[in-house]
Amino acid sequence: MAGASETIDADALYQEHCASCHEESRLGGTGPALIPETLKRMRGPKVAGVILDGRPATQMPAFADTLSTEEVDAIAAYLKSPLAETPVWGEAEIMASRELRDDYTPADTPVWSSDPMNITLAVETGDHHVSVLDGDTFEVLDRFATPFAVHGGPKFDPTGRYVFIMSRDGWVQKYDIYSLQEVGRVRAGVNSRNIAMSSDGKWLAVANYLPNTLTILSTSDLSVAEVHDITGKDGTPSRVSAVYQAPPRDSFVLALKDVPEIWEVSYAKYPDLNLFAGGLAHDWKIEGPVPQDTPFPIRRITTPDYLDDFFFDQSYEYVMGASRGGQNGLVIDLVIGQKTADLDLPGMPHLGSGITWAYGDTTVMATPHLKDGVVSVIDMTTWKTIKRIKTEGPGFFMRSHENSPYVWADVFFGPNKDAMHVIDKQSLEIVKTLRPVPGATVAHVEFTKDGSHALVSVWEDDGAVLIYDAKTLEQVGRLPMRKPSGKYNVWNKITFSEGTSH
Ligand code: DHE
Repeated sequence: MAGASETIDADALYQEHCASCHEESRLGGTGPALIPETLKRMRGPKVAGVILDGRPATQMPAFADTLSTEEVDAIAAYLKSPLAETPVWGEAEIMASRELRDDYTPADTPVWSSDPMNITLAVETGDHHVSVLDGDTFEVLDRFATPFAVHGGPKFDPTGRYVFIMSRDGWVQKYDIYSLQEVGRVRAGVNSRNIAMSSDGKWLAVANYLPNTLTILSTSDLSVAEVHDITGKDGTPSRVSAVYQAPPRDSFVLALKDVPEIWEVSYAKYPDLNLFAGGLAHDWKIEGPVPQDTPFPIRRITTPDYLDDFFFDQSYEYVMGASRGGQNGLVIDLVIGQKTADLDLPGMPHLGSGITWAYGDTTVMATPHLKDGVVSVIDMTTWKTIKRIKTEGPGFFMRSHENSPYVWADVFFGPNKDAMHVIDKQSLEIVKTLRPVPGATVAHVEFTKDGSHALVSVWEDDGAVLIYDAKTLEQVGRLPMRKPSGKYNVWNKITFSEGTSH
């Protein structure tokens, strides 16, 4: 016998009640996209719950008085079903989405008197805002609205004046820190992973899941420079796992989710072929449909396994990747385009959150694991795991600073999610476990420019950014915030501080 929800026309209900904000296509309008790629992180009754009760701090109303429980369940199931066709989101659609603010007035010098290199942004996911902080006084200079559901680190241009922020729905927002104003926004993909800034500040690469593309935007006006279709050597289309910039190589490096390949996209108009041992004859390849004079030629490297997450050494020659198989990680040498080592990294290391520091006469890299209560420390000369530091639960983020003897590592999952470990960089022992708000999730750390203070998120709706003296490990301040997630210091980011993920 068919259940009640099977006799309900969910599409008709959607068109009647939801389409005016989320669009007939479900790709989002004033409200976010309602497609599985966006919603899959809202498991179980959560989608239905939002329809019933609405979403605080947004325009999403409650439908509890309008729709029956069965109708709500039917709509929730409908929203989790894949779109019948992959949406077309090419240059024309991206450009049509671009909104440049006509009230934006550039300021040649900052409209504030703080140290421009010590500005820190705090992303507040509770109500989709970013707070702009003076890193010396911790005064909030501005608080501006972002697109819905920002994910990944915002990327600063090399001068630290502009910042680019991406949402999971593929919106890229440009904000001028000097004038404290939004410059504009553009939807570079329908569902996106993260963004990377070129070292010359001219280009922003946007890694997309939907469609299977890499969008390259001009940072000056958010116009489309190119949209690369992502297709493996055997013709299989692929999502992009993540894209990062490799500054000394003038390239973006991306791992593909659905084919075992790494791509290197050069943004040097005439790449120095000596840098790439194989040169054009080996593996530089101009993609078929793009013009031959593309400034963004692509080099493809076949990898022994799929890579979901990866990390560079400080020279950007080596890529450390987490294998999909979960047994081992691997190291790819970008110069020769081949695997050169295996990594002993079982489980799910979150390499994107990795950091490095000097240890004895070598450099080590440390990464949290998303499934185990452990931080792995790897010698980057021998590629051996030299220690597994046992923590109180799986963590998400790590941070340090050149001027700090400590690494801060959170516990993000499980009963101890209120713990923040402080690890000595030389003894590799936990020296203190902070529990500033028992029971509340405490996660993600960012340092001030000089490393004297560490900012910690109380990742709750009625949350806060806590300010710690990074030497004494005592709390010295508290800034109330709405579910703060990542914090990003201009100096630490634009200088690629070894204590931050890139
Ligand atoms: Fe993230 C960064 C992938 C879930 C908050 N996350 C990143 C990056 C990647 C990534 C590849 C680096 C991008 C960059 O900064 O350029 N994240 C993934 C996943 O694959 C995963 C596990 C599943 C998914 O839903 O996509 C995932 N991430 C989350 C969350 O659930 C978090 C905790 C909450 C949220 O906002 O979605 C989350 N991720 C973050 C944050 C950063 C991030 C705050 C930036 C950290 C930084 O310090 O740079």
